[in-house]
Amino acid sequence: MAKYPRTREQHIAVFGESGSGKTVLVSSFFGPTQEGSYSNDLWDLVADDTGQGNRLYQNYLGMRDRARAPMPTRFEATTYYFSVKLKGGDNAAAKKRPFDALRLAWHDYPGEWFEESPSSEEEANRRVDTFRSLLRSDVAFLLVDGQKLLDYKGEEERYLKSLLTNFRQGVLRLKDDLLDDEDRLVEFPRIWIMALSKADLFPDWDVYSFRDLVIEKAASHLDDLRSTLKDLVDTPDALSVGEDFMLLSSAKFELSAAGREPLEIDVTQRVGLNLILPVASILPLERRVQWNERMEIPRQVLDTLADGAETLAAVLMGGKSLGVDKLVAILPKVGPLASLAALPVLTAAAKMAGSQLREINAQARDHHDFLTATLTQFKLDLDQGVKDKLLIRSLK
Ligand SMILES: Nc1nc2c(ncn2[C@@H]2O[C@H](COP(=O)(O)OP(=O)(O)O)[C@@H](O)[C@H]2O)c(=O)[nH]1
Ligand SMILES: [Mg+2]
Repeated sequence: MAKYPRTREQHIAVFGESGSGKTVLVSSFFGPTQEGSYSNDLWDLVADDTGQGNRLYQNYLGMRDRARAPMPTRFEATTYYFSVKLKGGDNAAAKKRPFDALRLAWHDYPGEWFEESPSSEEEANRRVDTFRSLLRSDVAFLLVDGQKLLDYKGEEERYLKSLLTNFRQGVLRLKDDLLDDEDRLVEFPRIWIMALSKADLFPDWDVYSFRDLVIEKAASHLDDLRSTLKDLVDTPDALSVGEDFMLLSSAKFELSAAGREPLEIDVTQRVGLNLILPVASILPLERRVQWNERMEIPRQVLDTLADGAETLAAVLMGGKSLGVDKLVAILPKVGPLASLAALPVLTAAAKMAGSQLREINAQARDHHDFLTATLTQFKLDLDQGVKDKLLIRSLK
């Protein structure tokens, strides 16, 4: 009998208006991992539902081979389930690891639900249920449509304000139903990342260009959204809204001069997609440590925020496969405190960086400890994303 649940589940929520790039994004996230030429030495990505996986791969093939984007969807909320299956299932390190797969539940939430009122009671209920289903996400992405920014060039505030206002009003409309009889929600996405989709349309931009535009043009609307979300949650200071930013491009779309029909879709040119798993799995852990240093966070909130973080942290530190003497040798360099005993493993794991992280990663690879290798790789990827100016990580 397995001692532990062998799967760790992580949810993310992707909010974006119709046409903002949600379906293409999830297709480009999954598609490349199914190609014959794809290789990953640490894990395989599988779609838990074969039919759903095939549809995503079909979308991807259409883009890759026929320059054809997937059919548009409207008013459609879909949850996709993927599993990151770690390699080396039967080696010694695997027998000791707390889980063998990371399950990712990816909730698409159609932004047009925020623009238009529900047409019936039934639809109103469906919207509430859908929103409820994504409350288990630690991270939510709010897509800013790069094409719309171009369409509104010079007056981007018009688009940004309406996007943020619609979204805020949509949440307000759901508020009473979401709260039900509770005073405030304990479980709620606590990290709201502003993500620019179609970043290939801005070849000269880094994530700072995007952030500066959003702040310059729509800071007060972002504040309004933040206060609306704060009003919903328990421990409202444990909430980052519009403090994290990222760039996303699912492919490079080459458009014809006349219209918007793509001539070519270069699916090999993707931006930010390899940050999705790291953002989903590691960012909440880091943020929880940051918040915990700054404020008291009630146990019940901690239990829903990056839940199982202690397990993750232990894995990140190399768990048992790395001898304690090794850990001691590495740890004193981490954080302000000098001893292993004084340094909670969670904090140490979250603050690991640079050479320590690379060292644990290399050793885990040597020992075929694929779980530690994968999680430390995710953390390295996250740091690289910041260095490459694809990601701004809140420092608060
Ligand atoms: N340039 C560019 N265009 C994109 C990208 N992703 C999507 N698009 C365009 O946006 C359209 C709508 O994307 P889709 O994923 O269907 O939007 P959804 O309604 O949010 O699911 C696509 O048909 C493409 O023309 C991207 O990464 N770069
Ligand atoms: Mg869609």
